[in-house]
Amino acid sequence: MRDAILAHLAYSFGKSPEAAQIEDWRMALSYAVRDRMVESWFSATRRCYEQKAKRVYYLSMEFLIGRLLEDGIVNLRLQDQAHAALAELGLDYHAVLADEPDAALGNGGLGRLAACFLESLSTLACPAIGYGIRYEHGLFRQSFRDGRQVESPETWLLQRHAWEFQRPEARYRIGFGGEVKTAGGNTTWTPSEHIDAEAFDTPIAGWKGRWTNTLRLWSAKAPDPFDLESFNRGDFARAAAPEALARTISRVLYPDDTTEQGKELRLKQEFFFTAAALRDILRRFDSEYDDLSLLPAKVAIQLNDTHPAVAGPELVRILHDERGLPFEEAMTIARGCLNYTNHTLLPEALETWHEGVFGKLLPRHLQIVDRIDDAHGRANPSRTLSMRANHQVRMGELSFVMANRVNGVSALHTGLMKDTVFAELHRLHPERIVNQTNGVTPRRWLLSCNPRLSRLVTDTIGDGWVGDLEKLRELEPHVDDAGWRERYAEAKRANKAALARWMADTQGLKVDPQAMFDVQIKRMHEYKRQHLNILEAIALWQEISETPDAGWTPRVKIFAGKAAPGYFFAKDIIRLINDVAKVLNADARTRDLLQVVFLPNYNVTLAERLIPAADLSEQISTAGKEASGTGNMKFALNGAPTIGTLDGANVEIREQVGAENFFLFGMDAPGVMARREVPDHARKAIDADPRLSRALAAVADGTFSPDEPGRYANVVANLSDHDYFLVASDFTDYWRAQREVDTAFADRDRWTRMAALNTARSGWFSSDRTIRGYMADIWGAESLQLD
Ligand code: 26R
Repeated sequence: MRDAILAHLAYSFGKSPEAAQIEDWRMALSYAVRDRMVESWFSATRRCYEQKAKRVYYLSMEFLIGRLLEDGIVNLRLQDQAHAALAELGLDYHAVLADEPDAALGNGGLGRLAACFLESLSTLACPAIGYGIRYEHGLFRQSFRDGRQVESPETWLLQRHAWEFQRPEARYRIGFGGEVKTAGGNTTWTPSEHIDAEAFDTPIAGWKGRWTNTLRLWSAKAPDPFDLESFNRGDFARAAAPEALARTISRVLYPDDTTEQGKELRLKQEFFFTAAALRDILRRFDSEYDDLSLLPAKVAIQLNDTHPAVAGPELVRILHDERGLPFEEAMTIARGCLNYTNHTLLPEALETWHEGVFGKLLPRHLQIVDRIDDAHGRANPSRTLSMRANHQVRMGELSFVMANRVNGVSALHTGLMKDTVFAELHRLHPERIVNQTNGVTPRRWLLSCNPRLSRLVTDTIGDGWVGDLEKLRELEPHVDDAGWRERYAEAKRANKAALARWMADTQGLKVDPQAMFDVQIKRMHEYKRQHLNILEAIALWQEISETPDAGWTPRVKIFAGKAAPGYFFAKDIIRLINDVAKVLNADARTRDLLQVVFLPNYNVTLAERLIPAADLSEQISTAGKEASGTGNMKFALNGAPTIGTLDGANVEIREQVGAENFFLFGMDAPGVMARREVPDHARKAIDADPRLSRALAAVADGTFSPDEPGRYANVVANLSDHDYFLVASDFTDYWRAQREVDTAFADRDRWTRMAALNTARSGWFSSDRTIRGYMADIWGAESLQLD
């Protein structure tokens, strides 16, 4: 390993050890690790062709992969070697790993799920390719100025990236706009604009490095050769224009969870990567088979939400217009290949495109959507809804109609899909919707992020759990052993101490590692209710101030999360949390009992640092709104019991870990719907709870914003009048549950037992289990494990 690092340093990067910077060492180590993936990458590809296996194609606008070096080292089990080699070279292993920038090519849950899925697909030796966009700028960086969120561009590609292989030979020309002509029964689309999609491949090694799949990301390039004439005339800007224009397509990841903006460019991005992926898929298929009717038997395409939904009409267009299949047959074959995962039922996040925008960019696809809609309407005369209402194209309906299987991401969410948004389509196609509860990869989310706990687990039950997480159940008998519990508690203590040191060093924050670390980290959104959490903190502070000697359990409330730049209410909540933190942390009477911290720039790496050190996991969304959650699973696995509502996968977490190891509060989904019908529900809830009234009054009177007392008037008004997410109505029960948490935590041994049972009973939340479910119920794909 040492020789490999030195060889790459010299021959790949032209540096001597004396001249090498940390980035050079990091690149050299990465190349040495990457070299060791190539063999299994080739053999996996070979095996797949030999077996004529069905391939899985995972189309996703987002892949939130984070750092990849440690993933590679861990999965190839090179830790000891890498450690030793770097030590011999006089380098610190952790410092070298920490030099890698996060590839933040995603917003949150959906993107991180795609990353966990890629790793599990490789671990299970399921032949698969992930397709997405090689954004130049991933999710924006977040900092705070006067407590307010400030966004700046993320620049991961400015640093060298060790993992990708540019594939100039895999390049497709993608068209937009133009016109459609029909002559002699043939329809042709002649686009008016073209952009090339060029492939960049990243190998994704599975556990033990036995199988390696590919993440193929498309980068937009100008199709026209360089405009030398303009350049020679001295018109440099004009010469550079086509390249700049083309590049805007893969320039930035939409930082938007829910709001609509820059719609046209987003639709272009969606078609760009989807069309490139389909061309690539068909090229590969054509190289192996010459009968298009075999397509559904050999190709399974998964649409990660509706963002690649244009795959339906595009595949029909290729099969019908270009390959000459009859329209109905083209539709049947396309449908045989496509499947759709829904990740949200929030109305504002369900994609629709105005037919004007859609038709201008994709005129032929608009016609095909209408034909699909007609065909579906003729086949189902009792249908009342269509994918083409109010001059819109409704991507959810389109995806459903064009999919062989449609899935939700938790049992509750799948049930709600059937009962609400997709009720009519479900009635027409009762076999189509299936559930696949999300999961997380245990390699990243326990083995590498929590080495102390991993070591204890492996010492106790061997290392079989890494590839078979259900084995964690074998820990259960040890939970009754006081000595073992002490070792479990010691791992958590050490993780907390390390986090406290890091917060002191990097944020200048002093926190007591003995206190409960109460953590809520996720995108900022009203439905996730970070404001419920901060209101509880305010009420608690008020009460501690009054009775400081009432035996309070010391807590540090830790928040992290980004708000979409145009989501002003969410930004107000960030500012409120920062303002509250300032007041509380400066209060000498209470700060030993309660502190509030908002860590900037939440990303995968920060999650890896926080989750192993958490005592309590906040999963407090309004019931019915969080499709699944995956952070909730990571916390449970790492021994942080949940305080949460009956929402998303919380329901299944509670079933797995046991109701006695989960702090449940709040209304359930039917309760939420009923409560909304109560007139003045917020007012009533506030009037009924003096703690809540007093906390809101402090926000309203400028206690936390003395220089601008009216700063949170809008927040207070929202919570008092409208309160769609039922913060007020759930507050009282949340307070009750939090005090139960206090009591439980004060009994350290009881708490350790709960934490350890959360770990022992979270094995079901492995993304290996989820991917096995997709393979069996959706894709009909097989594992090709090489032995
Ligand atoms: C249309 C566009 C603006 C858009 C809307 C919503 C883009 C991206 C999103 C993100 C959504 C779909 C998302 O991330 N959903 C999350 O998916 C996770 C993985 O399934 C779930 O765990 C989580 O509950 C859900 O919010």
